[in-house]
Amino acid sequence: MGEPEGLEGRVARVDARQLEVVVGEETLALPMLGRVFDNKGEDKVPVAVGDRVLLRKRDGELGVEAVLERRNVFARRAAGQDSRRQLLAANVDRVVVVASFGNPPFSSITVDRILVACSFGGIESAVVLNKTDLAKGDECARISSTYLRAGFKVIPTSATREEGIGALTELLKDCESVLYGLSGVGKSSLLNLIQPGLGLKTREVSEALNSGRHTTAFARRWPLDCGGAVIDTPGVRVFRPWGVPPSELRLHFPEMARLGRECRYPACLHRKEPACAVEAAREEGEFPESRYRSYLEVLAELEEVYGGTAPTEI
Ligand SMILES: Nc1nc2c(ncn2[C@@H]2O[C@H](COP(=O)(O)OP(=O)(O)OP(=O)(O)O)[C@@H](O)[C@H]2O)c(=O)[nH]1
Ligand SMILES: [Mg+2]
Ligand SMILES: [Zn+2]
Repeated sequence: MGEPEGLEGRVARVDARQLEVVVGEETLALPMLGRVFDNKGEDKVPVAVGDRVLLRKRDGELGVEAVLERRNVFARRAAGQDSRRQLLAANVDRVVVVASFGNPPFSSITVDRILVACSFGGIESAVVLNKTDLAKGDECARISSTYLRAGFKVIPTSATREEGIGALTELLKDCESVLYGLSGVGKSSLLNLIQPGLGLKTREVSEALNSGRHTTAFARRWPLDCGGAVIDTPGVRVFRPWGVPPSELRLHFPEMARLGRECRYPACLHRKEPACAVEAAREEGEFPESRYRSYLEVLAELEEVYGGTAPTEI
């Protein structure tokens, strides 16, 4: 590899003690040198999969010295009482939110929370509805329509029946993508079909839950033969958006942001203010209740963490 001083690399995996970094054709396991930790700031861990990093030799040992400027970050609020930012991925083109039918059942609150974090991070998102083989009645059509009407791309898939894999491959091609969603929705199963030969571990949901572990333990970036790369992530149980000012949440629900321009008050929070266009749409059944419930729940949570929202200016 020649002289490694001043080399750049791309983080493929982060674990407690070291990073896996792709440098040219090689993947190296490297420690983080002190300076990376000095710049930690608001973050629980200062490096994310997808980060571009600078490598240096210090005392004869090659390590990661600095994280280069990021194009964007996909993050959440850390678990428990910790309100710091937890980086999930950096420098990505799209987050693909994977949800499923049956097991685990579709969770609009989870999908909506993740979509908010994507919008806040300025990252494009899409929704994959997996396990269509387990969908009941018109469940898939109804949920697809909610997200299509909001303006998201929606791809129904079944890893078991190998349906929708072509459309998903087309979406991932030549892009840096993240697969993200609850544990057991089928992220790794889908990726195994898109890139045969990866052989990612997948597991029965009941087994995974009983053991109290996720099947995928670490986020990892995989280059794709069709071009681009995908970051497979461990499933979440609860997703909490980080850093969103409560008064701005309404802008991260695209269909609400559009309607909100017609509210009487420009700062309308769509919580029963007079002449609220979102309320009017709800009354006519034109605004999905599931999305409205998600909005109220996340708004209350953000107000608790970041402080209450001033009453709407009248
Ligand atoms: N019926 C059905 N089962 C599926 C489908 N896709 C995946 N599964 C099953 O769901 C279970 C979980 O799949 P995984 O691919 O491990 O899920 P994951 O999202 O990667 O889970 P974590 O790594 O824990 O986040 C496995 O038993 C899969 O065989 C599908 O389309 N239909
Ligand atoms: Mg997995
Ligand atoms: Zn309103």
